[in-house]
Amino acid sequence: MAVEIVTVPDLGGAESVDVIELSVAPGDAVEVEDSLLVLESDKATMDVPSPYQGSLVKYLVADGAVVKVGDPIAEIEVADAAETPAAESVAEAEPVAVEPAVAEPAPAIEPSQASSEQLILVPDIGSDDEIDVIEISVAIGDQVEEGDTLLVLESDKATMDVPSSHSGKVIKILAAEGNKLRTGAEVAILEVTSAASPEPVNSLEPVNSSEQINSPELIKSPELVESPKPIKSPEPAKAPEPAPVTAAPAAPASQADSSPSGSVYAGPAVRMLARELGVQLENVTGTGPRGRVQKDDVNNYVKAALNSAPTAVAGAGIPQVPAVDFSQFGDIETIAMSKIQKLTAANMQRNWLNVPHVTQFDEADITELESFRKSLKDEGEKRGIRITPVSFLIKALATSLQANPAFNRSLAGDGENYIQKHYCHVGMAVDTPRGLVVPVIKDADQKGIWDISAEIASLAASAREGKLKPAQMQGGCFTLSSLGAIGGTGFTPIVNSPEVGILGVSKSQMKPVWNGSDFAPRLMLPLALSYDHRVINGGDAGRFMTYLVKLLSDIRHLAL
Ligand code: CAO
Repeated sequence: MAVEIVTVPDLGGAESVDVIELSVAPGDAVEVEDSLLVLESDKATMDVPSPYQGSLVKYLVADGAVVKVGDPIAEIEVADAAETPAAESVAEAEPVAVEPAVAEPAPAIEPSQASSEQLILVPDIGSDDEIDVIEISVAIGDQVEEGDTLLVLESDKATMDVPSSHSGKVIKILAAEGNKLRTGAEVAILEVTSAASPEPVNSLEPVNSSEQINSPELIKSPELVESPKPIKSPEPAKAPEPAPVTAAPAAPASQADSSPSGSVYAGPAVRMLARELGVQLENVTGTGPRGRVQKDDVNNYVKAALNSAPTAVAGAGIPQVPAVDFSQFGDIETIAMSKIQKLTAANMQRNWLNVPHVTQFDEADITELESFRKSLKDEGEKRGIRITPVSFLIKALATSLQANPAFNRSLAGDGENYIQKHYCHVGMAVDTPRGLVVPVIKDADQKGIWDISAEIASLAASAREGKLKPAQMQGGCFTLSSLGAIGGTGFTPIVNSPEVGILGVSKSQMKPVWNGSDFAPRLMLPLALSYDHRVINGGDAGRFMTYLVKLLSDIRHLAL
């Protein structure tokens, strides 16, 4: 056992910097390159990674202290120096001189991990047109997850997020706001870390393969890979916001939360934006890795404040739910929401607040439907298609929409006209690990049960794999939300505006139903129809529901 002192590494020219976060608690185990603390100059923030594996004995500086190169900052108890060769090689490394032109820190590679560069392209956007880039959503150095938005495109018809097809660190952004991009255009280069690689920590070989990228100039130069220097500070004029300089695994959020400092984790660009907008960063919830506050978080905070301000002045505002420090009650963890979860939250709140909802309930007798469905099982196996009650529900909804056109409308933007749709596309809520998505079965009225069943299976699979294209989620007239396979006796779904109706379906149950002379066992399907009362009145809803129940109870009507 030996106690090693960690000192402030080369700061790339900065004379002294502030300690803004102590990242681990005394007694905690640390791996080589785990972030020990965060330093901030007036130009950049930088993590100080641990050169040792061991446990933190204590910090030798306090949050808020001003430190300079070589100052002792922490003591780490190291189990056996011979067991941590990587730590030694990192600790003994000479600082590399900072090149004035370098705008980002030299990536270091984790022990037993190797990284490769991954070129991210604009996916199929459903047309060959060039579309304007209206927002770059990430900065160099950001850690992104697969599915996170890299940039936003806007045509005259729609805006669409371009998601990352991989998880990794953004090392190059190949587009700028105002550019025009089309399907297949280059968006960014990510450094993607692979845990399975046998590459040693200080390999002088480039760890990426040219097969993994399309362009030879994207191959990472050996000197970037070999640099063992813990921190390479950005050149002040060029550095927008250097992120943590290593590829070390993110500290568990609970660890970040339990930071003795409680400081806000944000880069200088974000801090500057917050200062310009007069935002107290302490009040902003960070959605980046380890709760890092990002520009979007600040912008969203301002938008929310602006939206609530006028009504608050008028006295009709929605009271804010106060922010609570839950850590005072026990151990907690902050979990970043996926992009889909954030969008769903925003959409649900928007729809809940804007749409005057009414929900009507009924039950359909699906005894015959189920026996017919089961009779199709053998044929389904031959065709490789599984028919569930959802297939009949989609078909019955399409037929009901045609018979009840008030439900196939949207309210025009001026609030003074209806838009009547003469097509019939039915959306289907799909529960995925990334969140709720609603792919759309187009022209469901013109399709048979086999085709609808095949499409349900294929859309649900794409949704769960995160492979739905924007076009597959657009154009819905009405939504079906089926929790039948999960359970429950009923729920009140929220209208997916600008649609005006949504059907919530729960699990069918055998019930004794009075047939005029006896109680007969019947399979009853609970239905809940929520609608926008600005467009649909109770009579419309009653007729729609009665029609739907009739179709499901006697599916011969579907053939008429
Ligand atoms: N009552 C009883 N059983 C039902 C049922 C119902 N209403 N609906 C489906 N089932 C049965 C199916 O018949 C199937 O059983 P069998 O294989 O024995 O026939 C089983 O449940 C599993 O069905 P499934 O989930 O694989 O397929 P599905 O076609 O019923 O549903 C989909 C597809 C995509 C709608 C569903 O998987 C899903 O994601 N549902 C969740 C939707 C959701 O989250 N809604 C809430 C949105 S608001 O928060």
